[in-house]
Order: sequence, then structure tokens, then C-alpha cells
Amino acid sequence: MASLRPHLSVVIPVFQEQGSLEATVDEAFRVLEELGRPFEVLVCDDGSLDQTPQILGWLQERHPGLRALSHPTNRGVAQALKTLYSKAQGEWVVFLPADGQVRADQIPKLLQHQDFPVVLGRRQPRRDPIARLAASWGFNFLIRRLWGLQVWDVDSVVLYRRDVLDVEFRSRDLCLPVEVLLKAVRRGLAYIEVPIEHHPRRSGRAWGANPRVVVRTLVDLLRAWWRPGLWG
Ligand SMILES: Nc1nc2c(ncn2[C@@H]2O[C@H](COP(=O)(O)OP(=O)(O)OP(=O)(O)O)[C@@H](O)[C@H]2O)c(=O)[nH]1
Ligand SMILES: [Mg+2]
Repeated sequence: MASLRPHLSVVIPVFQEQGSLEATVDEAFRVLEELGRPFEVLVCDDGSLDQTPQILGWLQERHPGLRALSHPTNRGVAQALKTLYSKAQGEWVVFLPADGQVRADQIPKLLQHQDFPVVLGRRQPRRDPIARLAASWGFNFLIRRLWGLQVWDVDSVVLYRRDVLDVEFRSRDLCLPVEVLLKAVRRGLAYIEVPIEHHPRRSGRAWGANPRVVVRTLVDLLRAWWRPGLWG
């Protein structure tokens, strides 16, 4: 009997992205319809105070298949992803940012590597400010040194086979993709990093690397390394 699950779930966390959400969602539907496999698109509004909720309402009229979730207040991108991953029903799940920095037209590149349960997109060249690039280099360096994972862009867009996400998430912030990858590797699952295109933000403000998030990520990373049982 054919599976009733969609082949792919595209999950989009959104926080105050009124200037780019519409283009991001429209493009996702266009690319996925062209691929011709059953899919679903889920958006989680992470407590936005701008026009994001209204725009989501219009988008649901335009794309009746769009599933919209929301947090009453802002909880951060990792919490938004946890909400989305828990509701996604696809055999494969991919995260897409709402700000247009990685566009849906990169998804087919990731899908070419479905012999790997985890396909990490490596943003090349990465269109972010120099301080952000330096912080990200340090983050990935640390992950290579602490766990021997061969990653250069661990917190970018990732395509996961569904079972990779069927774990209990214990981490916060940018540690979430590290925890998921580590748990997959411990189960003997293979991963690959493939180049993807990256663009400057379409609009809005960059929230990704505020000092609180950076410090919390670093603390969590070192705690998880110090106590290997922490992430289960
Ligand atoms: N940074 C941030 N993003 C959030 C939050 N909640 C949801 N998001 C969304 O999560 C996505 C963040 O992913 P990316 O844009 O790839 O992250 P980033 O490039 O590191 O972050 P920026 O510097 O803000 O662009 C965006 O679509 C945000 O709208 C939040 O609390 N903080
Ligand atoms: Mg971004």
C-alpha cells in the first residue's frame, strides 16, 4: 500500500519577517510543485509582533495546503524548529529560513543525496557580515575538535530522513542541529555536506547571533562535551 505520508516536509520558522515571508513561501510552493512529489509546507510564527501573522493568513488563502503554527510569544529558532519537527509528517524534512538567505531552489540539490539520512547544506560563499562569519567558523571548528564531526556549516539548512528527528531534543539555540547530528552519528547513520547558494537577507533584521544566543550556545556545547550523557 502506498504511504500516506508526504515525501517531503518543508518547515519554515518565522520571526518578524514581514518583508520576505511571502516570497519565501510562494517560492517554496513553486519549486515543490515542479518536483512533482507529495509535499507539505509548515510555518511556525515565533511570536512576531509585525505583520507576519496577517501575511500568513493571506498565504493560507493562496496556498490551502499551507500549515500554520504559532507560538504566543517569541521562544527562539530552536523552539520553533522543535514545534515544526514534531508536526512534520514527511518521510524527509528540510528546514528553510524565512528571510530568503537560502531559497527553495536549493532543495533539489539536497534531495540528490538521499542515500545519506542527513544532508547538510554548506553555504558557499556565505553572505553574512564578517563578525558572523568568524563566529560561525569558530563554532564549526569547535564541533570538529570536540566530536570529530567533519562539518563546516552545521547550523545551516539540513535535509533529514524522518527517523533522524525521532529523538528527544535536549539542547537550545544553535546546539539543536549539533545534537541531532551527533545522535544520528551515534546510531551509525551517515551524513554529507553539500554546497548551496546563500544570499543577503531579503529584508528585516538579523537576530541570529545576538550575544545571549552566542554565550548560551557556547555554554551548552561545552556542557554537552563535558558530560557526554547530557544529550542522551
Ligand atoms: N534569529 C531568530 N530567528 C528566528 C527566531 N524565531 C524564528 N526565527 C526564524 O528562524 C530563521 C532563522 O534562520 P536563519 O535566517 O538561517 O538564521 P540566521 O541567518 O542565522 O539568522 P539571521 O542572522 O537572523 O538571518 C528565520 O527564518 C527566522 O525568521 C528567533 O527567535 N530568532
Ligand atoms: Mg538568516
